[in-house]
Order: sequence, then structure tokens, then C-alpha cells
Amino acid sequence: MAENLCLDSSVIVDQSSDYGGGTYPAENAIDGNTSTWSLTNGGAGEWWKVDLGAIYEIAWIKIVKRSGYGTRPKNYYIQVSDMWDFEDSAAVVRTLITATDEDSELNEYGPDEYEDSSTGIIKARYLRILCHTTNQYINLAEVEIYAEADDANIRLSTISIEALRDGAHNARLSTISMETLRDGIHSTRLSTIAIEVLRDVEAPISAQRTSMFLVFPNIIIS
Ligand SMILES: [Ca+2]
Repeated sequence: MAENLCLDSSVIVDQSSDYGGGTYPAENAIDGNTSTWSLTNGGAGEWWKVDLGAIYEIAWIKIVKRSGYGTRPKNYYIQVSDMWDFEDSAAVVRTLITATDEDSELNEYGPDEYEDSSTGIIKARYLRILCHTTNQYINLAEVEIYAEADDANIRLSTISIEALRDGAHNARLSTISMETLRDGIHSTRLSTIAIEVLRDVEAPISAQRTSMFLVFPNIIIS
């Protein structure tokens, strides 16, 4: 299981305003305790944001709202950026989720979860929850962010090689199949590679050496 990046001591958070004069700071959303929560005022465009300290390939975001207050907020974006100042015109902001009144699933008591699809990997250092309607409080028990497993987590689980020889020295058919099993964040991803090599048996092969290099990049096949 990957670690929740937000629990790292170097992570910085901020929020647009502090309800109750700082009684419920932004840090309460990353203290690993769902019974403590951050809380903004209910003004216009309230936000909560986090600086992970480095760029990560984000795979899974989980937002746990305060128990009993699943509609705080209920109309919001989850956005990532490569700049801390999301308001900067030069910032590249990517909206992952737009939660609206009509989106009952995201507006229930949660947790709200977002998982990256295999069509693209989110690379970001900064994440923001931004209300897109007024009179919305942001009341977060916990925000959890998990990164993609690194390449070391690609495990070659099965290698089978079948070589059939015809007579004394003619290689005929070789089959190499491999299964790679990737332990993802909370799912198992499986890919299979099969290679067949068919050789002409008419021409005797006096000596045969085959070298094969297989390079496994960040394979993710759902
Ligand atoms: Ca908390």
C-alpha cells in the first residue's frame, strides 16, 4: 500500500480563510486524524490547498469531509497545478473534478475519491479544492493523496519459455511469455507479453544465439 503523501512532515497547506479565528486550521486536514478538521468561512471562492513538496504522479485522491457535514463543500473543483499560486495567470491548472449540486455522489457524506484513469497520469506538486459557488464552507477531516507506485513495483511474476527443436540442430518454434504483475495503489494491474519466434526448419542452423532485450517502462494496463 502506498503511503499517503500528505502525512509527510514537509507538506505545506493553506486555506482561504479561517473560521473561528484559526481554531480549525488547514493543517487539521492532513494530521491523519479524521476527528479533527479544517474549516474556512463560507464566503466566495473559498479554497484549501496543499504543497506536496515535489512533483508526484498522483494516482488517487481521497477527501474525507467532517462527519455529518458532507455538503461542506458541495460545489467545488479539485485542481492540480505546477505553481503554488493558482491565481497566477501563468499557472497551469488542471481541473480533475467538478462537483455540483447535481452530483449527489460527491455531495454525500463521503469520502469523495478520485482515481486517475490509465489514460493519463497526473503529475503535480500542488492540489487545490476550490468552491465555485458562494456561501460554501470547506470542512475537511482529511485529504489523502497517493502517488503511483514507482517502476520498482513492476514485478515480473511469470516467465515461461518453450523451445521445440526439430532433430539435432534445427530450432523450430520458441515461445516466450511473460506476465507482469503490478501492485498498484489499491488495485492489481496485469499485463501479458507473448513472443513467438518461428524459424524456418529447411536451412540447418549450425549455431544459434539469440539475444533479446526487454525494457519495461512504466507499464500500466488496466
Ligand atoms: Ca484531521
